[in-house]
This record gives sequence, C-alpha cells and structure tokens, in this order.
Amino acid sequence: MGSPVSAGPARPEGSPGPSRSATPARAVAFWPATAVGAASVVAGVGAAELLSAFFVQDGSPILVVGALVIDLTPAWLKNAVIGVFGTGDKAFLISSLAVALLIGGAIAGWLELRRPPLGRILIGVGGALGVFAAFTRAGSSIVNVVPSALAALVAILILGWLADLLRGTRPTRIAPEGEVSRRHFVTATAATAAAGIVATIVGQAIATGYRAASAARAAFHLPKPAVAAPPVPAGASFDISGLAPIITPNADFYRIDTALQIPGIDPSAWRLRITGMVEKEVELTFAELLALPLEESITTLTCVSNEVGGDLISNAKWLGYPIRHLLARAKPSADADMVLSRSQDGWTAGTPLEALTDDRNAILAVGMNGQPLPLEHGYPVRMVVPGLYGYVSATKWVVELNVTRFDKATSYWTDRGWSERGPVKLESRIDVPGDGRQVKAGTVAVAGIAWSQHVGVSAVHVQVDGGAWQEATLADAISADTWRQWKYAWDATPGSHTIKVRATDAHGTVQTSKVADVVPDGATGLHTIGVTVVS
Ligand SMILES: Nc1nc2c(c(=O)[nH]1)N[C@H]1C(S)=C(S)[C@@H](COP(=O)(O)O)O[C@H]1N2
Ligand SMILES: [Mo]
Repeated sequence: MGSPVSAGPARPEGSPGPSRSATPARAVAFWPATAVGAASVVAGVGAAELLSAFFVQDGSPILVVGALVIDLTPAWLKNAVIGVFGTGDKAFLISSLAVALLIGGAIAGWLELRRPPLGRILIGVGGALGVFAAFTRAGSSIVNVVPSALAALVAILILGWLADLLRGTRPTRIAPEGEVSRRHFVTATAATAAAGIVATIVGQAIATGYRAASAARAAFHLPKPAVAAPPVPAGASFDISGLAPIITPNADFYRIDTALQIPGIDPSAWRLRITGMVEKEVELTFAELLALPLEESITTLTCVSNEVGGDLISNAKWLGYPIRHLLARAKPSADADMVLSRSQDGWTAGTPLEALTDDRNAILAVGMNGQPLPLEHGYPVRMVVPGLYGYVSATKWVVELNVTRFDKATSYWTDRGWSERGPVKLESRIDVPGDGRQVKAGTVAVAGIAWSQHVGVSAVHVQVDGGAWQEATLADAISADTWRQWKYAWDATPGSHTIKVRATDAHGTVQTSKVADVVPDGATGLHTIGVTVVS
C-alpha cells in the first residue's frame, strides 16, 4: 500500500494548501474517497456478472442477493411494494440493490482512506453476504458462491489500487506532477466504474437468454408419449450399492459440450430446418414437433472421450420423434450419405445418413426421464442416436439437419483430428468394488455395466489375478441400445488382487484387450482394478 492516509490529503482542486500535518479527518476529501469506493464495488460486481453469465449460470451476485432479500422481506412489505410498483417490483428491487451497493461502496471508500483496511474489510463482509445468499438459495450448487467471492476480491484489489492513487494525488502542490497524478486518478476511477457497468450490462444481457429459456422450460409440460417405452424389466437392475443405476437421473447425467454459455433458446422461436441434398426443404416449429406422435425410448449415450472405466456414459429414457420420418418428408437425394447437424451455437456433427434412416431409433428428443430436456442437455430439442458416440450424433440445441456427403462436409470434432465415423465400441466397466478399495474376505459382490450398443451384450466375464475367466451374471437387458448390469460373486481371500472384466456381444465378438487411446475413435482395453482383501 502507499503512504499513510494522513500523509495524503486529497482536496478539491485549487483549494488552499494547508500543511500536510492537518488532521486526517480534514485531510482526505470526501467525494474522491467515496467515488473510489463506489467504482471498486461496481467493478467487482461487473466482473462477477460476466463470470456468472459464462460459467456459473445461477451465481449472479445481484440476483442471489436479490433472492435473499425477497426471502427475508415480510409479506406485508412485499405486498406494499407490489402495491406501489406493480410488475415493476423486480426493477425496484434491483434498483434498490444497486443504490445500496453504491452507498456501501462509498462508505467503504471513505473508510479505506481514513482507516485502512477498514474499507476493504467492509467489502469483504459484503462479499460474504453474497456468498451466504448464493449458498443458501434453494437448489443452489456450491459453484454459485464463486461470483460473489470474485466480486469481493476484485473490489478489494481495485479499492487498494485506487486508494493508493488517491493518496498519491497532491492537489495542493503546484507542481505539474500533482495535476498529472490527479488526472490519472480521475481517469482510473472513471474507467473502473465504466468497465464495471459495461461488464454488468453485458453479463446480464448474455444471461437473459438463459434465464428466459429456463423460465420457458419451467412452464412447459411434456406431452404424453404416443408410444410408451417398453417397461424396464424388473430383473434389469441389481440392488448393489455403488453400481450405476440402470437409469441415470438427469442431475447425474454426464455432460460434454463446447458451450461456454449454454444457449438460451426461446422455444416459440425455435425452428428445425432440413436443408441440403433434399428434394424438399422441411421446416418444423416446436409446436409442430410436439404435435407429432412422440415415442419414448431408453438409450445409452456415451462420449468418445470416455476412458476405459470412465464415467462419460449415462442412460436415460428419452421422449422424441424419429428423425427418419422427418427425413422421409424431405426426401434426401440418392447420393447423399451424411447429415451435418448444427446447433444454435454453431457446433456441428456429421452422422451417417443411414444411421438416421435405418430402423434404429434415432430421434429428435424433447424429454429426458420424464422432464423437458435440461438446458445443459439441449433444451428445447437435441438428437439421440443409438450406437454412435455423441460427437458424431447427439447434437444438443439442434436447429438444422443439412443433408450432404462425407466427402463434402466435415464437422466440429472431425476438423480437430477425430474420426469421421464414431460407432460406440464394445466395452465394460467395474463399478464395485471401487478401484483401490479395501474389502473384507469372503463373498464380495463385483459388479458393473457392459455395453455394445445396437448389438447387445450376451456375456460378461471376470478374471481375478490373471486366472481363468469366470462368467458373471447378467441383469436383464432393456434393449440392445442400453448398457446392461452384471455381477459376480467373488470368493475373496486376504491379500492384494487384480480384477479384470470383459464383455462379449450378441454376435459373439469378445471385447478386445488391446489398449487404444480415446483419440481418434474411442478407447479400448479391459477395465482393471486393484483391491486389497483383509480378513
Ligand atoms: N451443441 C452441441 N451438442 C453436442 C456437443 C457440443 O459440444 N455442442 N457435444 C457432443 C458430445 S461430444 C457428446 S458426448 C454429447 C454429450 O451429451 P450430454 O452432455 O447430454 O451428455 O453431446 C454432443 N452434443
Ligand atoms: Mo463426446
């Protein structure tokens, strides 16, 4: 920090210069100190608003504190405010918060110039309030506290810096440096405040689409399926703790995409266009899609980046409409062999035309486990194609299907070295016991999942310490397009052991033990774990 407060009087321009030993109370001018504090807080909030718009969807400090204020406001006061401001009540709340922030910032600036680091401490307390507000919001995830913490951190750093500049200002000196320094300080304060305001406005503007889509999704009721999914057989699921549940809850479903900011799509403005090598271009609105006979299907989705034993794989019950019917309306030309699907944010995937027209259930999905698609999983509409890795098929926020050819078009990940074709490979995984775990000697449940999408799994074998392959028990299959649970009762003896798993598909193909990296078209190898058995 700079010189002590008492040594740095900041007085209005042209004021007569008392000695520097004037009392601190008179030494620091009031308005510059408050301006510095307010500007710092505005900059901190701006940084946080930008961060939350891009990375922490529900962490906006303004909105979390606003929500806390609403929660704490007694009903009579709420009603009074609504009575006076009507539907402007939210605007009133936000304006009040903005004024409170500016006043708090001004006080912090004033305090900081008088009794450092009291001002910064006050900002820290304000930040803690934001963190508390974010933390206590219902349904809030812990990352939502990050923007408020960042707001406080940025404001504290900037306040320290501006206060130093201010202390360096010597308006009482006739020397030109005094003027330069003063101008420097005024410019820095104004620029800080301006940057904060711009960041806040940009952050709010970016987040608006997301919030609007969130609200639209909350108000949306999924239509009833015309064709329900066949019931999940009772024997599809083993009751073993630690084993992946047969249907992955939406909140646990893996998520992979390139979207910095989740696209906020207004469903009433959403269109799907089928373009390119077609006889007739097709355009479909969300209402038109919902009016079609929608079908339920249970399909496992997995990422080409899933390592052997990895968790970038999940299984859900989707509600959607078969893409083949829509393509049939468009009538692709005979020499087309690929559909380049495009998302609202410009991401693309190249899917073999055949995979979208054959009898596999490639769909435009609107529902996921009985809910509208979550925003991060593609609301309002995404593709789900059984048997293909997500990067060549599972376009979220899809808006266009361009019928084309593999020798004419490339897609987002194939441009980055990944394979043009991405069929899901035969794989299996051990979920329990966890790798490196300690278990008690005796009968130990070893269990996991295996998948060979669109073909089906016919057997799973387990090998302990390089011994003979033992057949595991398979749970009932839901369909060839979903993963299948397996279990094996292992007679565990004390010591360190290695367990491997290997699946066989319905064609009799045995899962390869050859180790392949995820690049360019998916990992292979046998999932292997180590466990310690104690008596
Ligand atoms: N718009 C868009 N869709 C996308 C992606 C993307 O980056 N952007 N990633 C794909 C990849 S690589 C995978 S594995 C799946 C993951 O879908 P999920 O996040 O719903 O699990 O989405 C696919 N769809
Ligand atoms: Mo992926």
